[in-house]
Order: sequence, then structure tokens, then C-alpha cells
Amino acid sequence: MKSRILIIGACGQIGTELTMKLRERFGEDKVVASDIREGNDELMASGHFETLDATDFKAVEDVIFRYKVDTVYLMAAMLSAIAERFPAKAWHLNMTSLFNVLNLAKENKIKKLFWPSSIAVFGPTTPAENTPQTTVMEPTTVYGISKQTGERWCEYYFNKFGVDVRSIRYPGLISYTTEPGGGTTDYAVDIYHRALKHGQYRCFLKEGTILPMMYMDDAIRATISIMDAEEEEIKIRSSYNLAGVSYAPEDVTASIKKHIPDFEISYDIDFRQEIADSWPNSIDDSRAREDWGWKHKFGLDEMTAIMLENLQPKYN
Ligand code: AKB
Repeated sequence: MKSRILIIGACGQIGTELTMKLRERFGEDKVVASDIREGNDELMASGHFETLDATDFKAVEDVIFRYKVDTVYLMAAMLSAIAERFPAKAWHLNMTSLFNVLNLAKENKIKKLFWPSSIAVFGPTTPAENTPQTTVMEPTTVYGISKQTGERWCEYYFNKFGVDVRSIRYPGLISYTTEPGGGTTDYAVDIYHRALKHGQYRCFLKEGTILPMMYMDDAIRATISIMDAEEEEIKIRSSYNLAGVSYAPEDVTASIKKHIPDFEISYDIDFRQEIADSWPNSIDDSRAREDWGWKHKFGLDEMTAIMLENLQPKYN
């Protein structure tokens, strides 16, 4: 029997769509979804599922062994906003889960590993416009510190032990299948739900807060492309910058108004503003383009049309 893929954190925003895409591509039997909680009906019905705590080394090892897994996507993490409320828990989840899979790869129990980093690795001292791949990184959030540390460990395990780990720094991700949970960029998804449900949205970030964002299909395509690339094409083993579109709350408002002219936004700023202010406005992803042929497809208006069309039935 050929080896399988394991997705840890399969029921989250990225994990859900990644699992479905990988099942479509490799067949249902080849992709094992796992999470600490169950996911949506489609995901649960479409193939193997294991309840799994990513911080439990033995449990992860057991699933890998039982299903003959050779590739792992570790998508479980506590995101930026929620991690500020639970710093110790966030550090434990984000770091222990990573060490578990890095060590399994070091012991040759898996061959290939994907681990997501984030634009949160950057901080207020980073150049905010067209942020370079290699630059000042002084993250000020618990989540950002965990991602930056994770990047260093990924590179270390590659250099010292030859672990084939691949990573990208995701921007804020926009999708209609599963809602994000606990991030600073969540407003950019919530706004579509509220526009359809109430015709108005109270935004926790202020006007003019430009952040890098990306439509989920692009993010999934990037994830699968970096994993498909030949080993020698992957020249950065910490994490690759990845860019889609950059915009502020008033830009997405204008885009929604093209479909819902009466839609209104108001502002009620909270602690997430400080996090957003510490992150870049736009990202230079030329290394991902050069090394493994990355190119984003979706712009803001395309995303808006897709989001509104697909969320509409939920609010009829
Ligand atoms: C968050 O807002 O925490 C995440 C991220 C940018 O990594 N979406």
C-alpha cells in the first residue's frame, strides 16, 4: 500500500479546504484528516478522520504509524488575537506541535513536512511596504514570536538533520467554507457575513489599516505547489514570503457596495489594531516566484463576488 498524507488541524480555516483539495487529487483513502474537534459534514463524510491532539507526541506517532503516513501538513495553531489572551497555551500548542513533527521527520518516520508561518513574523521595525524576504523581524505578538521561532527551528532541522520541511508566510486568508478563528485579519471575512446578514459591519480595525490578504484558493494552490516542488527548488527552509492583494477596510467596503449599495461600515477599534499596525502593508514574494513559480490569481473584486455569491444562500 502506498503512503498517506496526514493533515493535523484539518477542521480549521485552511485545513478544511486543504483536506478537500488533497482528497480530490490523491483519492479519499490517501488523505487522513485529524483535529482535536470534528469538522464540517463534508469533511467528516469524505474520508478517514482521527481525533488528535497535535501536542501529544505518542498520539501523533501512532496515527502516522497506523496509516503509513509519509507527508504531514501541520495546520493546527492558535492565531494572533486569541494567542494574546492565552500566551502560555498558544506557545505550548504552536511550538510543541511543531517539535513533534520535526522530531518524527528527524527520526525518518515521515519524509516531508509542511508548516505554515505568517506575516505575523514581522513587527513594527520591519519595513512595511513591499516587505522583503530577509529583513528586520521583531514580532511583538505571542503568535508572531512563535512563528518566528518556528521558522528558525525549521531551518535548523533542515540544516542539521536534512528534514524536508517547507513553509510559507500566509497573509490574511479569505474563504467562505470555514470561518477563521481568533486572528487579526478575521474582519476581512466577517465583513461579508455581516454585509449579507445585516447590511452593515462594525470593524475592529480603523480606516486606512492596510494588510496583506489572499483568497483561499490561491493559498491552497501555493501550499500544494511548494510541496510539489523538487527538493532542490526549495532554497529557503525557514519560510517564504507570499503575497496576494493588500487593502484596508474601506477598500473592501467599496468592493461590497458594488453588489450591496446600501452596505455601511462603522469603526469600533479594539486591541487588534495594535497587532495590525505592527504588520506589513504589502509583501515582496519574488523569491517564491523565482524558486518555485508562485503567482497569485485573485484580486479584491473577484474575491468579493465569490464570497457574496457563495455566502448568500446561508442568509436567505
Ligand atoms: C491572524 O490574523 O492571526 C492570521 C495570520 C495573518 O496569520 N490570519
